[in-house]
Amino acid sequence: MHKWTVNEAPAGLKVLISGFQSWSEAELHPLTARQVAPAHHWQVEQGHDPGFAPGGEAGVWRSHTVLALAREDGSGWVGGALDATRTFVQWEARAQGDHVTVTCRLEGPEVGVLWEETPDVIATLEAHAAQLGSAMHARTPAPLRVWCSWYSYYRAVTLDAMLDNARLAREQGLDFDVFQLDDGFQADLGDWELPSAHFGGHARDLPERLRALGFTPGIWLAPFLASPTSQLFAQHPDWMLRGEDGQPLPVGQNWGGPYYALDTTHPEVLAWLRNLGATVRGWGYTYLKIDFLYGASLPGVRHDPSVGRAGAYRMGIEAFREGAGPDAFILGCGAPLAQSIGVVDAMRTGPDVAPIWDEESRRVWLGDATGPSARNALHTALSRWYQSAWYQPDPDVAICRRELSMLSTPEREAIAGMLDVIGGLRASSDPIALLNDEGLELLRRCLKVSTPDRPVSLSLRGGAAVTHFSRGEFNLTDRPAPDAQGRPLAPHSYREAQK
Ligand code: 9PG
Repeated sequence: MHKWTVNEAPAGLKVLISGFQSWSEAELHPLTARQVAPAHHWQVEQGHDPGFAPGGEAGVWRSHTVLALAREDGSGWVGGALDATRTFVQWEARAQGDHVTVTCRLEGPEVGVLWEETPDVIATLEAHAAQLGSAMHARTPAPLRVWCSWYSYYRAVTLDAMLDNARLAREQGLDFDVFQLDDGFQADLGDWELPSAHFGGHARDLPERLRALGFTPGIWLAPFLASPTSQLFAQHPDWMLRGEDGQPLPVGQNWGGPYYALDTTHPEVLAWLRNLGATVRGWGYTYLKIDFLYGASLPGVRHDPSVGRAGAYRMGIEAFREGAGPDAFILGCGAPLAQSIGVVDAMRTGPDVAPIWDEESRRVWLGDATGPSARNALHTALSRWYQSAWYQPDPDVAICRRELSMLSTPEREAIAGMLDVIGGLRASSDPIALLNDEGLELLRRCLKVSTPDRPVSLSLRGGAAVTHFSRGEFNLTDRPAPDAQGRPLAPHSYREAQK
């Protein structure tokens, strides 16, 4: 373990952290504030690293791979890592009276760690991120523009809904590259080759018809998961990641009950994953969204106990990549972040956007900001701007429709602003038929690819996140807040900087 003492009064410092996986909070706070810890264990499994979870103590902040402490003038300290392929790099900053103790624990093979004082935290964090990205041979292909079925159809998606939207997108001349089928086509988690009763066909029936409309076919999989009701689990109970009690380990609660993860140190699992990647390629899909990847990385008992959990995770994604081929476009989701660099092309860098701004019941009362909401997505994806050096960031979908949504016009514009400053993937899930002229106009704007913007300051005016960018400023709070010029910025809004 590495340890440093920062001889500086904690009250004058802010802390910038990044959580374990796509959905875990990345945020900016006064160092003396309290990092929120979720109320239920399943929230820790599904949104955090149970091996290094937020502790809930005031003045103690845990972060993965990177950590920054900033003074009011933008100077401060930045921690980083030189490699994260098979290693979890776990940072903790602890306010202690008149100083701060910073520790960095490595779980996995030894790697180089950086801790640097700097006059410019923003630039140094970007430099550390870029160094890690190039050391791990980051893949950063051109960002794609994706229509995804999830945020309108959810699990009720049908083959016809996919084709209807693809046809309408073509008629409207919308610039999507990819049409991506999400969760709902499959019979069960793990049984990817069996169709669900409602889907109205088989996933392999779709690619040719999407291609005929001029779109790249995309599909969602949770390749590391198995439901207790699946044929996969019935046939291969010995392939599951286990707890100390020898029983398959529940790794979350998302589908109305617990589900298990595959043990990616098991040679038969790796062969199965290669085959799954090759199978969906064989169906004609070249854009692959692989989700709930954190499952393979949780603490547990593995077939090969000599492999650490970051290493086990890496073996799993590498096997899937081998099967899918080097030219498949892979989007990671619900995934340990830095450990995916060089394997994935793109990565979800925040929780799901939802057609609501906030869900206080889960965020405030259950201490969990990893759940779907526009607010949560903006907070985390904006606070990870520097990760565009690791993969194409996917800050999740724009929501341009007014129907089936409770978002206001400023809230929809705030999501559009986030897509512009992050400069990664573009996605939408709106049923095209629901879009009026105004919605179509907003969607066309959201599909315009941009280069990543840079923050100007680490001001907390706009909320506990990175909100002040050169192209504009966000107010993610529930009250009007002054912008950099002192003009009031409405709650839940974005304003472009004056040119
Ligand atoms: C499909 C979805 C979509 C979506 C993914 C993922 O913590 N949660 O409650 C939680 C809910 C949904 C969720 C992730 C976390 O969504 O991000 O794009 O593919 O799975 O089931």
